[in-house]
Amino acid sequence: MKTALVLNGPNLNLLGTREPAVYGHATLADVEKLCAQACAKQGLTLDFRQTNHEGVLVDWLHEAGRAQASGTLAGVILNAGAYTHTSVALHDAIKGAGVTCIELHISNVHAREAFRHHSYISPAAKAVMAGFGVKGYALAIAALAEM
Ligand code: CA2
Repeated sequence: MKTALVLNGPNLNLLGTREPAVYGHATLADVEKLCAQACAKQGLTLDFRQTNHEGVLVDWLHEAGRAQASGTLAGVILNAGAYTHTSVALHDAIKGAGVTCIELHISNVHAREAFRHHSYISPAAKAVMAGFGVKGYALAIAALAEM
């Protein structure tokens, strides 16, 4: 059974505590449960992580590249949070690791502030999803299983 690695970046640990109009009421623990159910449905194992540190995301993407090359990983679903809009390092890590990456955002970043319209992740990602709320995580897992 292959693994789906779901990586969450900065401040996503605050999910469900503030800004419900933008991100909804679900907590990150709720999102993990939703992902576990989606993975079970797709015959995937879930590895779900969150960090507030850019370099940790870089290390996890490298680890993911090795796991995918060895045949144990289906790919990565990456919500890089605000690093989406700032991080050349994450762009390079996805490309350098050669890992299949679905970029995911809970909110529709294109309907928000202009600084959220540019993503350094998108050109390195296989696909991009935004605006489906936390249900987007389940949709992305189904998509990963199809790939
Ligand atoms: O829509 C998304 O998933 C984002 O990746 C979320 C990031 C934001 O910087 C991106 O532009 C879009 C922010 C995550 C922070 O989430 C919070 C949740 C509740 C309270 C405060 C922050």
